[in-house]
Amino acid sequence: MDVRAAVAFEAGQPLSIETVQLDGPKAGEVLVEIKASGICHTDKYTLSGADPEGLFPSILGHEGAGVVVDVGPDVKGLKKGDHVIPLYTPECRECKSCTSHKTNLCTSIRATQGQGLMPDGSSRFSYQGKPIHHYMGCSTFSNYTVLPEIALAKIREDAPFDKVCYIGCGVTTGIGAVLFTAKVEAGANVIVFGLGGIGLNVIQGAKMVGADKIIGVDLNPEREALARQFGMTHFVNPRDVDGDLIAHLVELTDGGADYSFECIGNTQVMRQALECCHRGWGVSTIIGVAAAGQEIQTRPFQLVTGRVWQGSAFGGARGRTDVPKIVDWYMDGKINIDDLITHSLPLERINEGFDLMTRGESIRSVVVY
Ligand code: NAD
Ligand code: AHE
Ligand code: ZN
Repeated sequence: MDVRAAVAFEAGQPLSIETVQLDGPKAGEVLVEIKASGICHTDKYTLSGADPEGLFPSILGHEGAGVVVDVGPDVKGLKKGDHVIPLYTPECRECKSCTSHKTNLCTSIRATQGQGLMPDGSSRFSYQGKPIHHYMGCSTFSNYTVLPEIALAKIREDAPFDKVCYIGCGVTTGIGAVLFTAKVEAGANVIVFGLGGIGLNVIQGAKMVGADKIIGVDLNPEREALARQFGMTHFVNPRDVDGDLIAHLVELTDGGADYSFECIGNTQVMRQALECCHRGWGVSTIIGVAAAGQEIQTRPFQLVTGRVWQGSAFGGARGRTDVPKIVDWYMDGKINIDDLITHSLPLERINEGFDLMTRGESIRSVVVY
């Protein structure tokens, strides 16, 4: 079938809106009409050319919501008309990772996903007779896409697509990192570096669990008001700190953070996030994605003296299990998504969404089909 998609033909170039061809679902696969898709910083990162797994041409987008329009043979758990959120971290419930219950990083289709292909090693998208790569197994910058059944969370039908699409990445990544990865407890002091689409959800998660001090760090002063609305108690702009930022944060938290989160993708800030943690027990969680060739550094003494460095992908959430629950939290008013969606755009204007992010003017832009 013909579909409308924003195609990334080359790194560093704007997306191009094209009519491309999409083959129907094969065994175990599902055809989804995408109704809305958020634009995440990771899409911008891959488009920049810095992602070692970035492939071109491809159809980016991994933060969508939509409706099942067709299912291939052997699909058991989904049917036409079901409302779904695509999962870049699938949940097969059979692989070593899923059955370990130690991680959400399902490995069943990770290899082909990283090659921009469906699990059978081929692409469903093509343009002028040549294949186009899938992206993160989702390709939500297309009004129709095909995914494996294990990469779709079935959600309730009264949830608005243009809001809950954000649960496909940013909301779950931020809130999940607090609840599922770091398991922050009530009364803890938390420092969040980067108050964008992810960091504000970390703030929201920290508030949910009853954290005490919630300190936000960002170079953009415009982020302060919204972060306070979501539960931040103290704002620190590194440009306004006289002297050493880490010493300032350690003093603010009476010895260091119980938990810190890096939500930028800057390896220097990752070091600061670790080193502002409390001696003996502070845990720092890296969420930000850094470019190929970047490495993190610290003195091993930081770890010897009890700080813990860890990372979190998709907030440690098991997509098919946890995403429908997070949709319920939104529908029950337990979490706020609406105030983080600052812009809504038709597909034709998707490049404006990337520009707004670059200029620091948006939290989330959502493409509505
Ligand atoms: P964003 O652009 O919305 O927000 C980034 C924020 O960081 C901005 O507010 C910016 O002003 C601030 N910032 C930039 N440099 C800074 C510095 N040196 N010090 C303090 N603040 C600084 O991005 P986002 O969508 O929130 O994504 C954040 C990061 O998380 C990206 O690297 C993205 O790729 C990554 N990410 C990871 C996962 C995961 O599963 N691990 C999921 C989604 C996104
Ligand atoms: N291809 C990238 C990987 C970047 C990365 O770490 N991605 C996160 C999700 S970011 C969503 O916005 C993730 O889930 N990682 C686990 C995985 O298996 O990819 C690179 O830099 O190599
Ligand atoms: Zn994302």
